[in-house]
Amino acid sequence: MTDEPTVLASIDGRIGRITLNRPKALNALDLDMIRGMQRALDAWRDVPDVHAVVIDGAGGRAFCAGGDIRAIRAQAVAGETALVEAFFAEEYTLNACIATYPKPYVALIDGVCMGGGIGVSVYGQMRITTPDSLFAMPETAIALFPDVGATYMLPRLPGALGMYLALTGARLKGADAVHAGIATHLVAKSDMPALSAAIARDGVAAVAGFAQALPPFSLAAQRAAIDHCFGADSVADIIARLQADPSDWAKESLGAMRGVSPSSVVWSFAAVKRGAALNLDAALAAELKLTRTTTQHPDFAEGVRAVLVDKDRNPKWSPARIEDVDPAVIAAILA
Ligand code: QUE
Repeated sequence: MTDEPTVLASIDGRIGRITLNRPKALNALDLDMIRGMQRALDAWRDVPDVHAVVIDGAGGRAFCAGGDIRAIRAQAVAGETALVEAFFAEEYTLNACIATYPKPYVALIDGVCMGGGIGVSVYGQMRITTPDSLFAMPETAIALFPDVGATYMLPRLPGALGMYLALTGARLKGADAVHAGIATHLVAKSDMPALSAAIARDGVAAVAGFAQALPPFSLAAQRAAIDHCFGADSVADIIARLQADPSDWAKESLGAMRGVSPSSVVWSFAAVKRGAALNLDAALAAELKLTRTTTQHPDFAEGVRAVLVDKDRNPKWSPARIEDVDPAVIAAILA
């Protein structure tokens, strides 16, 4: 059996092209893929004929659904902490490399883009997406936290939008991702192949000719409530403000926060608050430390089990309620 490489990297015209090629896993990143991407970026850094890097995802359904969290869970449960550490350390090094890459880095995001997928796109100069793409930082559902530099990135989104996305895992479609600042351009799905070819031929200037006008932000009517509720100074106050808001949006947001790991809500809140004052490198370093403790918490194995292993979507969190999360336990996890 000849397996196709999970990262395709080649020079095409003026650009270096990277395709995430694990479509059955929605192009979720494993350590091999992270290393393949890093190798390509390192190789092209000083090649004058490579004027930009363009990354996309194979299969038509996903850009990248995140990290290979099933493997991380198995390693964490088996006590193989060095492997867990290697994954996150190399992933975050890649995120930082993209942020400081000396050439335009252009992500063509058509489909699912979550977690690690945001980490290999959002620090690039252009993040071009399609109307039906879906963006999210859903890590509270698996009792991780918004990582890949999201503790730096999310507090820099407008108002308290970042905290809202972090705690609820809310999904944004393509146009809304542009409004939020996660993506930069909206193009029609049917234009993506021509756009990709045009960048290879003409360089990143070709993008302007494909960008569509943005429809209004679908969260426009909720923006004030998002800032009010998710701008609160504690998780308890966020919940109190959502409870005081009779809107469907507030009910749904509260419901989302009630479904995910209570402990993760508390440590993710603190991590995103902390990231507001850090640069990307410092945020990534703090995140790497946080992976060491959060992946040992029972909710991590349970959350990944419920979402990705057994897929019963019925996790048993411990503790089960946000109100029962022990601040001393969270302080130790964040230390
Ligand atoms: C929360 C997450 C992830 C998730 C779902 C969540 C995540 C992740 C994946 C994922 C999806 C499809 C795959 C895969 C992983 O889903 O981080 O290997 O095939 O990687 O609710 O954080």
